[in-house]
Amino acid sequence: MITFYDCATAPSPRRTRILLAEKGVPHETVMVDLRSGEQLGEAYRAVNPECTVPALRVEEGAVLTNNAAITAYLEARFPEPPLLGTTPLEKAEVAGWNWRIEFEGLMAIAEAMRNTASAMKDRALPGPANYAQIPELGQRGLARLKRFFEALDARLAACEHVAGARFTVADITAVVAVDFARVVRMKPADEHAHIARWRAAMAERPALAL
Ligand SMILES: N[C@@H](CCC(=O)N[C@@H](CS)C(=O)NCC(=O)O)C(=O)O
Repeated sequence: MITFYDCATAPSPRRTRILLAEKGVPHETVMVDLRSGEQLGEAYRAVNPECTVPALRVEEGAVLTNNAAITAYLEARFPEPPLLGTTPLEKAEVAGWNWRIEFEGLMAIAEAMRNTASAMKDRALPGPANYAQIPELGQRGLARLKRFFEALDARLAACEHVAGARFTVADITAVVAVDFARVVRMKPADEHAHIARWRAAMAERPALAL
């Protein structure tokens, strides 16, 4: 049985949660309480020394410790429905957009939140090592996030889905990023009509409510 290490309040494990549901993968879930620092405790460190969620223990016994590995594994092990593209060009579009959304969207939100929230003092980056906050990175994160919304809106003006015509993992990553922007009190504004159209369509998929 596959074991999924999850946390209900965090965006990164939400990506895995949605992917598991979209592919209908049977699994058991173990909740890790990031607010109380359970990810840094000995028990979870023995599961994932990187002290982050998501982690996925697969049937072969290995523990996969980030969304890149988890997504690659699940697509290969449970190919239907394909969520990483099917043609060479589709696969390239999905990989390219997924990277942009991680870097320009999720990283911008993380920069903005982790460098300013008092609860994140010395936790500016996830993982076993402590890093001090740099408040200027908070401001930069907000500026980057604003540009990300503009870029995503322009993309969705041209395409039904983030990576083109079909629903893919890039849509999952983008929904998680757009929704999580609430933690820095940012959401796509009224002028982002294309994001609004796409987000409403995504809400029709039950897995995206997870
Ligand atoms: N690249 C990783 C990022 C994982 C990550 O940053 N997870 C956060 C939750 S969203 C975490 O575990 N944080 C623990 C902490 O802040 O100590 C992935 O997507 O799998």
